[in-house]
Amino acid sequence: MDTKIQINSLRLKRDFDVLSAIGADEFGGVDRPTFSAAHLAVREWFRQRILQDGLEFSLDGAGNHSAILRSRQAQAKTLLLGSHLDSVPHGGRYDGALGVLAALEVLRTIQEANLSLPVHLEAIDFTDEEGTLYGLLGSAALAGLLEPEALLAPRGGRAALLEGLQRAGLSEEGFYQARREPDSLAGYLELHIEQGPCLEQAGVQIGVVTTIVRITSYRLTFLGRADHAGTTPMLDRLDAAQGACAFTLQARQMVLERFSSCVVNVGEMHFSPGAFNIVPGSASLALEFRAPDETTFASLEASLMELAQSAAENYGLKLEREFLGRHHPTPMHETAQQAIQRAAGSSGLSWLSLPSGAGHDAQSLAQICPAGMIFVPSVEGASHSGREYTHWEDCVNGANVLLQAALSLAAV
Ligand code: HGY
Ligand code: MN
Ligand code: MN
Repeated sequence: MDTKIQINSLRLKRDFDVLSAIGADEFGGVDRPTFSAAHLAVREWFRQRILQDGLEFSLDGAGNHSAILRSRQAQAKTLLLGSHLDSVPHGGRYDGALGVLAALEVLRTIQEANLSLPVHLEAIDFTDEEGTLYGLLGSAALAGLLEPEALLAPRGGRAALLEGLQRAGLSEEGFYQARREPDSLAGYLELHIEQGPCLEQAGVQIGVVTTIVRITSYRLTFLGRADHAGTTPMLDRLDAAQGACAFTLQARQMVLERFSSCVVNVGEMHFSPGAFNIVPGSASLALEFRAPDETTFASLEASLMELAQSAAENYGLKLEREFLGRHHPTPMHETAQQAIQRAAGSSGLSWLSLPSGAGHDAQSLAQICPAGMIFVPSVEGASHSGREYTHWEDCVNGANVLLQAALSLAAV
């Protein structure tokens, strides 16, 4: 493992600053939901950057696009390094972007050093990691995990998916042609901000991810009766808002009391018809919950569904449940974890092993090849908002650990 070689931090910072300006919002972050104008702009920037860097550009049917630095051995396997350039609405500058830019910088550094590796190196940006449309969409397609009916009821809605594909010049069929042969891959490494407080609180520079949580999404709709808000007696109302809000409060309390290793979130709620003077006839909410393992998950899912049903019945409402997708809890590969540990150690950086409460494309890749993730500290654990911040020194440390871990895995 060549510990002399280091990434060019000025070049990485140049790219990061350019990227942070594309889709910058008024909150200090970026607003680049999948296939929005800002996201299409940042995708085009990435393509141009790859060509200007003299690297091979590749685009697959799922819209995943990459820089490739080929081995001199034509039959070599590919070591993938990457993350995602899409963001949540009004997200942060580092989530995903740091991983893609660091991956590109690793390829440039190795190209400049004229190192001859026994693997092709590929810096990849995965489509729709954040789930504006589906969630881990591009990496699931590449890993061959997309079920035939997967795109019929995506969590962002079918119409939004089709409109997004059209804007990006992609087709549904393309997603099912993006699958990579597992045998063609040597492994996958992803640098990412932690998006939580653990590394900062421990005063540690590098996180070695052990497992990634299971994530499941539902849309729950509480059905009551629209009525006049002034003349309908309070006790005669079938007020859908009451059921939805009661469930939201009780779900949080239940997780705090009975599922300490899990999280639950209601990220969106809509009342309809939706006016000051109409008792809501229906209330729909976006429910997401996460658990570290399948057993805990099964108990959490059953308890949440029971809670929703009882909240509906308490207010005389009906309940409709729409399952909108799941991502499996995923252990990171031992070989990848050890390569990251060695890379951090040989760079004189402190590290600790920790699970990821956030979902990542590594969950998809881990189903078909040895996958590993490197975390760098998030200041105050903030993410998915303009408050998201990681000290630049930590970003450079993470990129150098990605470089060294890639060299180490390439030699395996
Ligand atoms: O939502 C997540 O956990 C990730 O940021 N996509
Ligand atoms: Mn991310
Ligand atoms: Mn995210």
